[in-house]
Amino acid sequence: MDNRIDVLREEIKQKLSSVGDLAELDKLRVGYLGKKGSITALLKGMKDLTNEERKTFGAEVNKLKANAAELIDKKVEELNRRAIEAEIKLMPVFDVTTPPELTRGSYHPVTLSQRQCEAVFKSMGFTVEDYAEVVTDYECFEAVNIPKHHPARDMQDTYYLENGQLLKTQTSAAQNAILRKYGKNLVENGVPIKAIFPGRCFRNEATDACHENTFFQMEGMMVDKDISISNLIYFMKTMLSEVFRRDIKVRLRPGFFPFVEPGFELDINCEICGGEGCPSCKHSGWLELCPCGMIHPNVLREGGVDPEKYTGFAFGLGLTRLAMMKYGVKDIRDLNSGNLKALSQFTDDDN
Ligand code: FA5
Repeated sequence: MDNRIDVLREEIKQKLSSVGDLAELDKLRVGYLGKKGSITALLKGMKDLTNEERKTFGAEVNKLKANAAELIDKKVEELNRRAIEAEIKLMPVFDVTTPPELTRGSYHPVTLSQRQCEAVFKSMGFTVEDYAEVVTDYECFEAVNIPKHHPARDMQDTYYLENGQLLKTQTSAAQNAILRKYGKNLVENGVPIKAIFPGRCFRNEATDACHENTFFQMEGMMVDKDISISNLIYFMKTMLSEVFRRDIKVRLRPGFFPFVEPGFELDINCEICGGEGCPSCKHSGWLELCPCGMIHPNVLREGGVDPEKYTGFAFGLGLTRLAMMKYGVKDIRDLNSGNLKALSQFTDDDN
């Protein structure tokens, strides 16, 4: 038997043991198994053999070829594994255990205030609704009686998307959807609409100690037969006394919002300076907290509720300002700062 096969087998084994990377290995593969490779040459040379010789020799060469291919594949695996191991060795070591100085996380003061308000209103039979932050011009303005070119829009400039949608300036943007969602139950089954809907609002405005471009409001609505201003005042008083858990001074004064008539501004005595005047209240001693009023007939009608039969109140609580007052945060911008040292010091009264 031709000993060229044994010679090649030994040679391949030897060379493979010293191959250090994939490029070198590929050269080796081409040198033996490629079109001009040594094993391929053996196969090509078989044409000069007799039939009988070709049969036995051919079988041996094919065995060698299969064996060489298998050894090369194994070497590829080995080289890949070694490369990954080397990469892992170079990686920095991460300590995945919790550092001892980190204790439990804490809720943001606005979240705490929102939860407290939600608990109070839920206990009085209100549902809590969620709503989008990106809304249409119709939802934010037209559906709540602020037609295009109405001067009230000047107070609420915002950020517009290229498709005409906008980042909502007020939680009132959900009023129409809430009326539509629960109006049928009111008309058909006499179930009053009682909903609150907290949400993030955006306005393009200069920031100061009590104004942010991104802040939270919590809207509330109640619609039924014979709802009056006294119902509105009752719910406002209950909410504030439950959230603050002490007597706080508030004042109610007339205010204009196109979606309520009559409309009121509900101000809170500044809890930072006690009414003396400071940057947090723009030196007035009072902070606008929760405008409110009786829902305008146009808004009810637009939401599919007959204003001849039903009346209702709505309010738009400044949730971020409430958190400021409740937790004694002097500058509203601290609440958006992401400063954990400052924000993690507040806890829920109930915990
Ligand atoms: C409104 O947004 C009305 N949608 C509220 C409303 C609802 C009135 C239902 C009547 C009936 P106003 O722009 O005043 O109104 O904002 C309401 C409250 O949100 C303010 O009193 C204040 O507490 C808070 N607020 C408004 N702008 C900012 C701001 N830039 N930064 C922080 N809080 C703000």
